[in-house]
Amino acid sequence: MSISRNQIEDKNKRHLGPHKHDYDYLRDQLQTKEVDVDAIIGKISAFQVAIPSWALGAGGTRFGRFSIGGEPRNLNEKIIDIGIIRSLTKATRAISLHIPWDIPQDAGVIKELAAHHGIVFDAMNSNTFQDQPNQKFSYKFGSLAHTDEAVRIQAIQHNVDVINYGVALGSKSLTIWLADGSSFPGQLNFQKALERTSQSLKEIYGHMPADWQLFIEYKPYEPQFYSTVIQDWGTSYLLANECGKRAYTLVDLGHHLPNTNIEQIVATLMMRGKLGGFHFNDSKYGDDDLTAGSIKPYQLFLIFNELIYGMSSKAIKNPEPAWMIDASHNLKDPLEDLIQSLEAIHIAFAQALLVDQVALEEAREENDVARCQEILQDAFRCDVRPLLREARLREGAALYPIDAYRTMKIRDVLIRERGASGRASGL
Ligand SMILES: [Mn+2]
Repeated sequence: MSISRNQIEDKNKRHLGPHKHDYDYLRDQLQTKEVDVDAIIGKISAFQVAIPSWALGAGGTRFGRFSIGGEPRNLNEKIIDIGIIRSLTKATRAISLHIPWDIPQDAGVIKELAAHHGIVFDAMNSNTFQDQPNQKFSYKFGSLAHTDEAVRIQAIQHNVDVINYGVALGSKSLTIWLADGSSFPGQLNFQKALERTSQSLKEIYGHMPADWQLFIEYKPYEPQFYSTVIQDWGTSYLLANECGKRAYTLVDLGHHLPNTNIEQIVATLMMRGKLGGFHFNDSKYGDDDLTAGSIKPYQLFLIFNELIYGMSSKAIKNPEPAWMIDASHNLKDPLEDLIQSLEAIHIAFAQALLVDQVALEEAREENDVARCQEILQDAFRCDVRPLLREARLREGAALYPIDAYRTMKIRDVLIRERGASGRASGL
């Protein structure tokens, strides 16, 4: 299944008049503030976010999983789903694969299919938090940090395999997230576990091609409940530094304790050129993996404000981070959910682009706290959605992607093609 340009133009027809009205009004408003509207629209179009292969089926909790019907049954169908999202939004052009959930059987064929849909392969994700069938050693008590060298070697080899799959697909990076840690005080020697992790990561780093990057993800708790070996950005940063220049910290929004100032973490990492990857999601209590911007849109905006400052700063040599959605839950149609995440990310990005950075810096220098808040919230409260729609219109995407998705009855088509009870591989 794929969506033609004609189908999208047809769906856009009835929205064109109202859109033009909204867009012209906002453009005039912004131009009186000397905002370069076309430049912002260009930046919105250029801001592309990768979709993880595990977010296309119904997500689950440890209590259950409810099929939504028409779920992609294999990697080919996952790529087709991302092609659908791409056609509707033009906000994504990459898939992030998880191994072993999505092992490409024939890299050439998969690459060709992806290229047909305008999709490339973003960061590869390894998995040493689950045991696989026929695996020699168990990861029950850890992987890269395991006390037994044989288990560590197995986990390192898995990461090397993932790199090799990625090379065949044209990926350029590896993301490592570890479940290693402990659930009970005294269970783990913290120093030895961290040292073993460092050694293992260095070995994996040594296996990467010279043009590859390593992203080290952190998380304070879960699945272990007392300690996680890579618990926070500081630990990740330390390990990335020990690995070398092409190792970076990856920030997953849900991997923080409640009320952590994530925007400050982003700023600090960018100041040192060590922010490599970014996982978008939202949460209320923990690693809830909810739709980006669904709970704390202001926080997302503040994070983007730091990202934009970090990316525009000439003093810092931070490469543009690898942007990815990492959300998964069990209520919404995953394709609608991903469209909503992409929309929320673009909204926060566009709002942050509207922040008058010069005025903000002046107000900061003068310690005019009230003015600082006015400047930030003036941008945050601007309804930028007409800019997003205009960006999509110019790229041949849908003015209202979810409306188009629903009126085209895409889920019904997928259910007809794939069945009502299929289950996507993944969480
Ligand atoms: Mn993540």
